Amino acid sequence: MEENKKVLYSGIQPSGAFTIGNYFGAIKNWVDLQSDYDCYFCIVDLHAITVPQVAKELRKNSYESLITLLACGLDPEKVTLYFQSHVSAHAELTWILNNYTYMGELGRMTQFKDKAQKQGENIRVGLYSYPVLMAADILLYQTDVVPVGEDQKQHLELTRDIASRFNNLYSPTFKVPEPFIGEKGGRIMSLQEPTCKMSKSDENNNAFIALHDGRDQIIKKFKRAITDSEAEVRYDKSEKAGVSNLMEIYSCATGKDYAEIEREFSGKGYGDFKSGVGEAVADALKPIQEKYKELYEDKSYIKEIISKSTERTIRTASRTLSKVKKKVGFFEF
Ligand code: ATP
Ligand code: LTN
Repeated sequence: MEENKKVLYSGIQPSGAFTIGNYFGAIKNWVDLQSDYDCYFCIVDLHAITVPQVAKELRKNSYESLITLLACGLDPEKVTLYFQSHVSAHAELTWILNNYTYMGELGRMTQFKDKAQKQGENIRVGLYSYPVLMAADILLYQTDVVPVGEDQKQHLELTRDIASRFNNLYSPTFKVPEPFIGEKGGRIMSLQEPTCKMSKSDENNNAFIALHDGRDQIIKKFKRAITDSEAEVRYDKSEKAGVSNLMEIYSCATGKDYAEIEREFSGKGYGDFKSGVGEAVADALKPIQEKYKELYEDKSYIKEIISKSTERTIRTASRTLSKVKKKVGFFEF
């Protein structure tokens, strides 16, 4: 947590158990980058309530999200980890930035369109304004870089637009952040619908691998994964979406490149390939699962981490927020 390092910021919703999409697309990069930046990682519970949640489950998922991030390797001595709802500046800045964001911009967001479609008639205003809250998260900390999966690129572009608009209208107030998307794993697809993103809130349990899934369950889910009728392990995203997705997952879990994977499974059927992917993923997740068990019961340690982090976060966020309030013209003595 050195002040002279560049600032890295990212968030994740406590909307269910984290998947290998979250891990390979985002969290693994967070762990790899944590020593090089001044990092803030936020469990975005305010974002989670933009779709219906059961209070008891949200509370449980929030605690488990925190433990999972630590189990994945985030070091609380190095990074600042906190819950979004514990820092009121996020909601305050969101309200202000709502007035520097246009309806047309929010209506174009693909995540909004996808999620709204699933909600039926009563779409929450919060779901619509979701990207403004995300912009507030990022801009409060004068963030340089935001490591995310590909699906968040559009939100990042909007964040940059809002920041530049505000800076141009008043004077430089916000740092304009850059996205960071890993070379691999930026878009892990559903195992059941390989043209859709793997998502932790998918109703079909076979569509994703949760980080806490056991070895047998992982192997079973990969066995059921949708592929094609060609029986050739070859990377071709448009013609062979299912197999290419499994190859990407295997590559993320083992570090092997696609040519190597094609050679390894040449002449073998999908059965062997799928068990290979399953075993590799189970191996990659094993240390995370062990660490998770170890941390889960240590509530006082976890509480200590959060209270220290939250204090620091509130201090940093309130600096930006008071600048913004002044620029906008709110009265003060
Ligand atoms: P939900 O299903 O509740 O919308 P989600 O699984 O899409 O959740 P988020 O909490 O919205 O996950 O995202 C946390 C981080 O994980 C973001 O940086 C996001 O881009 C990344 N991410 C999510 N799904 C994937 C995926 N399938 N592949 C790569 N990265 C992903
Ligand atoms: N919108 C993101 C989660 C998120 C986030 C952020 C990511 C909320 N605030 C700030 C990066 C920076 C999502 O749905 N994955």
